[in-house]
Amino acid sequence: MEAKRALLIVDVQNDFCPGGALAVPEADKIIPNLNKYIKIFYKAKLPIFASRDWHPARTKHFKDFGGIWPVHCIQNTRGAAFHPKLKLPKDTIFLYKGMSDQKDSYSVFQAEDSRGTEFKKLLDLLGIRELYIGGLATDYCVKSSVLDALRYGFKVRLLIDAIKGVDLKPGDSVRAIEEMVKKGAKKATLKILNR
Ligand code: VGL
Ligand code: ZN
Repeated sequence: MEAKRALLIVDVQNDFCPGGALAVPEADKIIPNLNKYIKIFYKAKLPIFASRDWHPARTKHFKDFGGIWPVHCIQNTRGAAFHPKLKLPKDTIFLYKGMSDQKDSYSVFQAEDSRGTEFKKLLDLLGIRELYIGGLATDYCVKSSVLDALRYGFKVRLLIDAIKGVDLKPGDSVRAIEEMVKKGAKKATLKILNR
């Protein structure tokens, strides 16, 4: 039997899109493809998870308090909301991460749902063994989540037509993809899935 699959959409929020506080170049360009993946998983009645970077106003994650990032994705602000073009079905499982005022938490494996249940626990309860992962940003939260998933023994499909990176240093995203693939992630695209 095929492993039970789920879709994970990472941090497709206003602040990471053009016009936002920590805009990832061309981030909004992946949204039409993400919507197609959502449709595929929705039709197959497979779970869809969507994470949000969800920071308090003061955290060591931000430049002002010792970190490397401009202020972004503050809880309950417009910047932290999902991009309005992302079409999430109403039974999407929402995940929140980055609530610590002490540390960066890039991985969705450090996220929890609205009741405080950890992502890993939710996956185990649902019997998920394989994750299809897309979203933002390739070189931070996507990479960190993919590597954690592999470490925990999940199969990972990296949706390379539905990710974009920050590239603080040029080439960061390319190197991130190489590392994820080297550690066991398999690339997927809509073309491959629809074949
Ligand atoms: C992220 C930088 C800072 C991400 C979050 O979601 O990839 N990147 N906070
Ligand atoms: Zn953040």
